[in-house]
Amino acid sequence: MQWVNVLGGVVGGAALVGLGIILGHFAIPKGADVPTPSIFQDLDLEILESIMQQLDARRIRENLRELSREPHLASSPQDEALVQLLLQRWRDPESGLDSAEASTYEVLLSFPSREQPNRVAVVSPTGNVLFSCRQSEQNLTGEQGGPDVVPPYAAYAPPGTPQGLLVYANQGTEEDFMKLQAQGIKLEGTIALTRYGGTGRGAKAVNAAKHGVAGVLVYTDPADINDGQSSTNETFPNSWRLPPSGVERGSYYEYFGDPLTPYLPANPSSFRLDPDTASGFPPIPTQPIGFEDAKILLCNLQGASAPAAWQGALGCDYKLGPGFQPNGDFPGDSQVNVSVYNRLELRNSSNVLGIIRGAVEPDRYVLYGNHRDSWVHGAVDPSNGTAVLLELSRVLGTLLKKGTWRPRRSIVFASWGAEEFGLIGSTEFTEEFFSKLQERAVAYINVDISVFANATLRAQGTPPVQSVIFAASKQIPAPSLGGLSIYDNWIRYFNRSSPVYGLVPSLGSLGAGSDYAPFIHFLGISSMDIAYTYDRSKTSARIYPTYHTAFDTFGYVDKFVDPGFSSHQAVARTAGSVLLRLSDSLFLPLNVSDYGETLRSFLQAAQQNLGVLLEQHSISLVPLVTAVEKFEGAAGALDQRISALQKATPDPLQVRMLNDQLMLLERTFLNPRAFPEERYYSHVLWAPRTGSVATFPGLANACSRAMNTSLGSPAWAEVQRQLSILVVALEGAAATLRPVADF
Ligand SMILES: *[C@@H]1O[C@H](CO)[C@@H](O)[C@H](O)[C@H]1NC(C)=O
Ligand SMILES: *[C@@H]1O[C@H](CO)[C@@H](O)[C@H](O)[C@H]1NC(C)=O
Ligand SMILES: *[C@@H]1O[C@H](CO)[C@@H](O)[C@H](O)[C@H]1NC(C)=O
Ligand SMILES: *[C@@H]1O[C@H](CO)[C@@H](O)[C@H](O)[C@H]1NC(C)=O
Ligand SMILES: *[C@@H]1O[C@H](CO)[C@@H](O)[C@H](O)[C@H]1NC(C)=O
Ligand SMILES: *[C@@H]1O[C@H](CO)[C@@H](O)[C@H](O)[C@H]1NC(C)=O
Ligand SMILES: *[C@@H]1O[C@H](CO)[C@@H](O)[C@H](O)[C@H]1NC(C)=O
Ligand SMILES: *[C@@H]1O[C@H](CO)[C@@H](O)[C@H](O)[C@H]1NC(C)=O
Ligand SMILES: *[C@H]1O[C@H](CO)[C@@H](O)[C@H](O)[C@H]1NC(C)=O
Ligand SMILES: [Zn+2]
Repeated sequence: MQWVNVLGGVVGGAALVGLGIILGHFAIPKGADVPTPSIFQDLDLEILESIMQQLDARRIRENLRELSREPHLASSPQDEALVQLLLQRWRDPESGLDSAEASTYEVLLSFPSREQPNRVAVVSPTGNVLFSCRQSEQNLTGEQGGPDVVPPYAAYAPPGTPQGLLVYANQGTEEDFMKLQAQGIKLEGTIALTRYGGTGRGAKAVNAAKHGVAGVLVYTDPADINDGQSSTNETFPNSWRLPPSGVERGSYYEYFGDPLTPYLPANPSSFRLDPDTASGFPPIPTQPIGFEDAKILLCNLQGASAPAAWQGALGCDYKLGPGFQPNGDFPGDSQVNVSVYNRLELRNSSNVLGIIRGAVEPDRYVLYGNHRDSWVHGAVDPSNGTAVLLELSRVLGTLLKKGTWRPRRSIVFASWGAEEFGLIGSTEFTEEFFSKLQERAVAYINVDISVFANATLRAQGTPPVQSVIFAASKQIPAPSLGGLSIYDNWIRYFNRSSPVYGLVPSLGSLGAGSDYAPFIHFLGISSMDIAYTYDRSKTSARIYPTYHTAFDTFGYVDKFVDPGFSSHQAVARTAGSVLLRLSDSLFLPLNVSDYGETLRSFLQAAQQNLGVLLEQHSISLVPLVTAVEKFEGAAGALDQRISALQKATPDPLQVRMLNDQLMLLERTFLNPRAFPEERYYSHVLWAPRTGSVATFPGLANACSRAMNTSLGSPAWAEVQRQLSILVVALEGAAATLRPVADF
């Protein structure tokens, strides 16, 4: 998972030649020894149950141990070794899969220099170095050292060696910098110390640069991740909390996909931008540091106290600066020097696909994916997702091998490369196979960090997948809760009151935090992300504490995150059951009426938030209301046709027509011309925004731009255009749900 929110010059030559030959290949192979398929083949609950029983926590644990033994940064030799491991497992005739292949893209990554490590130092007026931040994390358990642990850095931050007075800028949002300016603090030429949270990573540097800041530091405040605990005896390896030297690495690239080939797969022959003209990189040098070092910098600042909301858990009153207090650890006019020597490099990065050919509808694909690369060992992020992926493919393969079962539709297992740098492998895949996937993909299931913690299931997805996740989670017991189902446990942590169903678990919306982003926002494929997470009432953690640090190791998971691996097993079962239901059910278990309910709630929110403003400008929401009603009517009528068909002996062609309507509904919400300035985002119902997801994003955006302009301004014309785009999309969607021959 790259947000919050990834093979190369060093790779063995022989293997790459092999990969080169099959580059760009994604074919459904001929399936072996299939029992004569019935055109009515449907989900078999006995088979499903036996698959659930066979998913083995011990094997997942062994997979994780193997996958996370070495650091495996994207494009590193260890990452390539994992490509080979996956290929070997999936190509082994015993695996039962029909084929496995790797496809390689040549993509632009960013690395710190080995020869010249990035450095953050306090420098006296006479140029003496008074203090230097750590350049690597403390080797606490013997796993954090060595040449393969990439030192903490801000990927894609440009090289540079700015120096200036330090200011504290909270989360580095635009409002934070405005507040500093309002306090009369001169930001020009300063170094801004910011904390993670509140914005995407790259946005901190973008906002800072707008105000003339010369360099940015980013740290994780213990208040945001450790329940405020920062003393070494309260942190890893004594607990699961982040130790003082831990540093969150991450990509500071603002878009996703290979930076040099937007909208084109990064194949050798593809057009590439000149790296100097590529956009979305942080404009100024940026470096992440641990809270141990942040404390020394922050607790020595002078100036006014920061607002209460800006205070954290470092154990001092946070001041704003600029510069250090004269009677602290440093002379008052000491400056901070941020020396960044990151380099952009073209590297080879591979996706690995493992394919099971469908018995009846091989041209319909259910995709199940996770990234493989990690910042360091990545035991949680992403290896535990991959550990689950391997176990699921093993169990399905065993059945195929026995010749007793083959799914109705094709299953594509995917291990994506270079996700951490910006969802690169998955995005290149969607660019290369855009048409094929849009025509044939039923759904995409993402399992990245499968287990953040062991309290509850957490699922995000588009409305049509809600019913299949509910159905799956109702039939699986939650770990160590005396038979309570995953569903009943889930509802205790995340719930909402639905006008249709009453109290149900709440499904989150899909932002751009992992590889589902290109599938939903760019291709319009119904998608979901499934994980186990923590009890938000017991921890304030923004994410699990050792996220993207050298401390995210097998021992960490085994001891603190999921001892016994039962949560991993629970995720494997839930995601596996969803996969089976989507690939084996005669009628696709995608409920379009659930989209109606969501649209109704979006409409109510729009009426509430924008109604008055629009009325003042004589813009009516009535056409939108009518469009939502038409959608609900068409979805309800489709439900009725499905139940009628389910009662009779179904006509296979009728079933296929209905299933295509269900599969293609999500595509109707794409409009590539709706937001021409937003790369990849063309879903008119939602778009990722800083830390959240905007609904009716075009309309919301246009309204906030038009708000203070006069009637008749181009900004108000844009509001009307966006409203029309929505109305047309909803009416168009409703039309596709009606019987095929109706207009
Ligand atoms: C990527 O692999 C291809 C095929 O082996 C090779 O020609 C190319 O030089 C490699 N690119 C990089 C950046 O290593
Ligand atoms: C980290 O600690 C282990 C065990 O104490 C040691 O073997 C290893 O060499 C250390 N690594 C570094 C880079 O210090
Ligand atoms: C910051 O330190 C680096 C490394 O010592 C040095 O090359 C650079 O000139 C310094 N920056 C400024 C603005 O003095
Ligand atoms: C950690 O150290 C603090 C301060 O020395 C002490 O108050 C606390 O009890 C210690 N916690 C544990 C779990 O030992
Ligand atoms: C719904 O979720 C909240 C936490 O968000 C929880 O406090 C509440 O008990 C849950 N409701 C039920 C009925 O479990
Ligand atoms: C989660 O793990 C902790 C140990 O880290 C354990 O005490 C707790 O009982 C587990 N919870 C569940 C629901 O398994
Ligand atoms: C979809 O959900 C609605 C509302 O619960 C229900 O009436 C309908 O039967 C469901 N459709 C299908 C195909 O199961
Ligand atoms: C519009 O004006 C209001 C009140 O004057 C102000 O609070 C708001 O920030 C302005 N919005 C924009 C987008 O400029
Ligand atoms: C996934 O990683 C998390 C965090 O390291 C760990 O707790 C969990 O057990 C892992 N899950 C699996 C299936 O390995
Ligand atoms: Zn991840």
